[in-house]
Amino acid sequence: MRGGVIRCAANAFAESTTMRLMILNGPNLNLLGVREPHIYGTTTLASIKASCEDFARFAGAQLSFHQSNNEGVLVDLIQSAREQADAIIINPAGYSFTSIAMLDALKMFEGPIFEVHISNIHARDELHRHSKLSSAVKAVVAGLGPYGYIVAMQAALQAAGTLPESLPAPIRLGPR
Ligand code: CA2
Repeated sequence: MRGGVIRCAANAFAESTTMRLMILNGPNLNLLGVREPHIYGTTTLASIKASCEDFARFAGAQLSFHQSNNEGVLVDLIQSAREQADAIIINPAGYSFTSIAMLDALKMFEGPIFEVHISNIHARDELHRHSKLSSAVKAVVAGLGPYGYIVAMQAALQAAGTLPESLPAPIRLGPR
């Protein structure tokens, strides 16, 4: 993990395993819970953020959570993740289907990237079906509603081996 802090633990020096997660949300997701509840549900983005912060606290991870309606701002945030995050979780929303600039920026990030969609984009109309960004990510979570953000956080921490030991083996390690 980049940027780890060296700390003393039980007479041994160990690198801190604090995982830095950056969650990015694209255009219009600030309106979640307010419009089109039949597709995107009634949960607001503020509530998703609070829930992600709760899970990060439980897991001992660092979290930064952002939303922007501006493609350039999202590109800048993805670039900043090169120094400031170990993994990216991104719901690119409408930019999933259009943004070569975000695809190029994501390709320059060295850590794992998890793409989240609240709805199952594969069951949507032609316009909302094919994400241009998926080729640059490790995994796509789609159709689990807002819980998809927590699943993506869990997957990022699991891949890094930093899920809390208090969790049962199937969650921490999966099938052996
Ligand atoms: O299911 C998702 O998370 C999406 O990324 C959401 C995008 C859509 O373009 C993707 O196909 C799937 C749209 C986000 C728009 O957010 C709204 C929120 C409330 C009301 C209307 C739109």
